[in-house]
Amino acid sequence: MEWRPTICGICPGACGVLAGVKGGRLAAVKPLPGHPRGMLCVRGKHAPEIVHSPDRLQHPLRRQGERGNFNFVPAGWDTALAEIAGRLLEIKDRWGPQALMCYTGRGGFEQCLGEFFAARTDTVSNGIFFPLGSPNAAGAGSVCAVSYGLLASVPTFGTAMRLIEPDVENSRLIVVWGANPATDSPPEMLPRIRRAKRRGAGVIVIDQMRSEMAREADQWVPVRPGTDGALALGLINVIIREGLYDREFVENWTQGFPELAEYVRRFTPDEVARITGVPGQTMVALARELATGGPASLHMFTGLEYSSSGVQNIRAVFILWAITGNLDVPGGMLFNPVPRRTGRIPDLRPPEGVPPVGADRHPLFHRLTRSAHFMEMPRAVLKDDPYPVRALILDGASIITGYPQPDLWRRVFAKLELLVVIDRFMTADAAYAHYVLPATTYYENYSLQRYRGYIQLRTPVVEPVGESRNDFFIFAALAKQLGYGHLFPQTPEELWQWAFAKEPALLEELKQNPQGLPLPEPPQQYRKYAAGKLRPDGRPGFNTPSGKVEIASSLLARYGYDALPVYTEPAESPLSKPALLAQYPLVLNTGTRIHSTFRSQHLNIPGLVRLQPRARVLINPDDAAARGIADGQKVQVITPRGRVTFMAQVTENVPPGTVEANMGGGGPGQAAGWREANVNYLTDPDYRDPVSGFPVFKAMLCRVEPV
Ligand SMILES: Nc1nc2c(c(=O)[nH]1)N[C@H]1C(S)=C(S)[C@@H](COP(=O)(O)OP(=O)(O)OC[C@H]3O[C@@H](n4cnc5c(=O)[nH]c(N)nc54)[C@H](O)[C@@H]3O)O[C@H]1N2
Ligand SMILES: Nc1nc2c(c(=O)[nH]1)N[C@H]1C(S)=C(S)[C@@H](COP(=O)(O)OP(=O)(O)OC[C@H]3O[C@@H](n4cnc5c(=O)[nH]c(N)nc54)[C@H](O)[C@@H]3O)O[C@H]1N2
Ligand code: SF4
Ligand SMILES: [Mo]
Repeated sequence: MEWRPTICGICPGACGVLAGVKGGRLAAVKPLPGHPRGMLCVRGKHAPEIVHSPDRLQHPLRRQGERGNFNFVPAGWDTALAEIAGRLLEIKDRWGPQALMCYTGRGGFEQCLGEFFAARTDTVSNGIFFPLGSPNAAGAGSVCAVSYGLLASVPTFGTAMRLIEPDVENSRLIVVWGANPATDSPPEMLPRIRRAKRRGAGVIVIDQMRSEMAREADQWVPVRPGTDGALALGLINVIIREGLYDREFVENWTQGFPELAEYVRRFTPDEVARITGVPGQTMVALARELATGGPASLHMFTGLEYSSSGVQNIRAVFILWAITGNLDVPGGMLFNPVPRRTGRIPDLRPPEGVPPVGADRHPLFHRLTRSAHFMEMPRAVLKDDPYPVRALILDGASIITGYPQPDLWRRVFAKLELLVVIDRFMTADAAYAHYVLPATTYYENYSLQRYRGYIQLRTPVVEPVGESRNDFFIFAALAKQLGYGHLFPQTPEELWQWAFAKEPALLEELKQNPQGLPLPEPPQQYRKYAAGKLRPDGRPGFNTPSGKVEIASSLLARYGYDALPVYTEPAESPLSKPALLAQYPLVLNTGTRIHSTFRSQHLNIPGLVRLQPRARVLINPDDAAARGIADGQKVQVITPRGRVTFMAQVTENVPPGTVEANMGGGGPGQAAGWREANVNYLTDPDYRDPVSGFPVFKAMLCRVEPV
């Protein structure tokens, strides 16, 4: 076996690995020693099985006959791409350029694809149609990460969360709130938190369930899903009442504190306990700990995004960190300088004048992402509102398993005049595709990967399976067919030359060093806001309109939202819909990550399916006993929208009254125990956070019945 350094890319986690190659096939993978991400998750360990799965798409496929099935015939790349381009141009002539949309899912996060094609840094929405005059680039950001990463943080701090990092190495207290580092991709925060804990830092996890991280923590604070805003406001109330906030910071660097102090008065310990289920004493102790036990860092991700006031709940938590003096100090939340871009990257700009789909209802989302909102796509296709969309490219996405109401999306796809699916495997969406194009895994790709303080070229360790191709060059070739191929590199060598246009010597060095190279980082500076290092104009302050941390956000107010982090009860909850409780007495959460799958992926890979052969719903022993449900038994989860069969896992890890259902089932190639368990029959496309437009995946009502 020959061992070669490379970068795993089963998911976009980009772990540094050694690939063992034997007879032209990937045979084994192990962590690359000395690499900043020299780690391997369980899915990475199964990379050989995934790369060489017999289910991999091998050839470009053209539909034969009616849609709604998997009847395809192979077509050559040149023919397929020429035909697709021809139909795109026809649709553009007939309906206008805005009728074309491209959507990027969790399988389209490869770094160069983002650098060259994304509508804006921080998103993956692919702007391939911008040069044709269509503003419609959309992506997984319509349901993931953007609420936390942009919509909550930019109005509050003026900076995307991508550039704000918990300094766990120097924290005395680490709060993990709405994230489970054990399933991060890659799980690099987990060892950092463990090391900090060993050195004596306290770890508190605030989570609706006892996650893996919660089991290791000093304290687990279970909270009713979707009510974190009330908890954060209650904590702020205690901190203000007891005078525990950072007066200097609040006076000089925040805006809206007096209004906040007034607003939070209603969030008394009793009221917060009634809303969140967190006992008043626990809440008060937590507030004191946060204010006096710091420096405190916060590790958060998607856990708070999926409620009726997701953006505002996240903001309330961010403001808690600001008023306790934990911004840009050692052990708190560090603001990092914007990473330098040195390549020759095309500046893909959306056309002016035609707003993308969804900009009418979610203007702040549009402003901060430059993207179309895919939750508004059904309206555009089915009702021609605000205008008809008729062609869609889906790259690395599985909409029917990922978005609320699979049958709604089937109707949307059935009405399209052109649907192109680019994937490694056959998806449920592909049943409606006119063309399916086979994508490589990153083990077969040329590209590059930048890390903080490290950089590495990506070179293939095995030949592409069948005729599959790197997504990057599929898009570059399509651009060529559409008449603007010159905007993008067309070969691997060109890709590298463009990416390193200003530092060709580094490229040569990297070619000699396939394990990658460290890059010097500037020394860490603190309180950069005071030194004028956070704003492009060099003035002191945060990069918000007022230069302050905007507790009362002028940006939110401008778009008609509450300026303060106002708490709204989830619209379908025990408190807001008591009349539903008789029929639907349990709070339903969906989609908490498990190790063996990545959203809808790998449920066709025997070695990974074996780890969990069926989709589960986690239920507390009390709730299970009351319903006569035993561990391992088949049950139905029922909401006002639908019913889905899962296997019950009876566990103390979910508190009484709450259940947690796995997400990802519903794909055509999956093992039966997953294929028939599409959780999104239970979710509601109209139950959303009005600011982000995100569906409420994590605060619904349901009942569970034995089958
Ligand atoms: N109810 C509920 N629904 C949810 C969630 C939830 O928690 N609950 N989570 C939401 C979240 S956070 C997200 S991000 C979305 C995820 O939804 P999607 O973005 O659709 O993600 P996946 O299900 O991972 O599907 C990715 C697809 O890309 C393919 N793929 C993988 N790698 C590549 C590649 O390199 N190239 C190409 N062309 N294809 C590739 C895979 O085979 C797979 O079909 O789902 C959301 N849906
Ligand atoms: N193995 C694996 N890794 C993955 C993925 C995968 O499918 N599999 N998916 C990837 C994707 S698409 C993403 S976006 C990231 C997401 O990464 P994370 O956001 O870290 O996702 P989770 O691991 O689900 O952790 C979210 C935590 O929030 C908790 N939570 C849910 N609702 C609430 C709530 O209302 N309040 C509070 N306080 N907590 C709540 C959940 O119980 C869970 O423990 O993970 C990525 N990594
Ligand atoms: S997190 Fe796992 S699958 Fe993703 S890149 Fe790292 S090893 Fe590969
Ligand atoms: Mo996600």
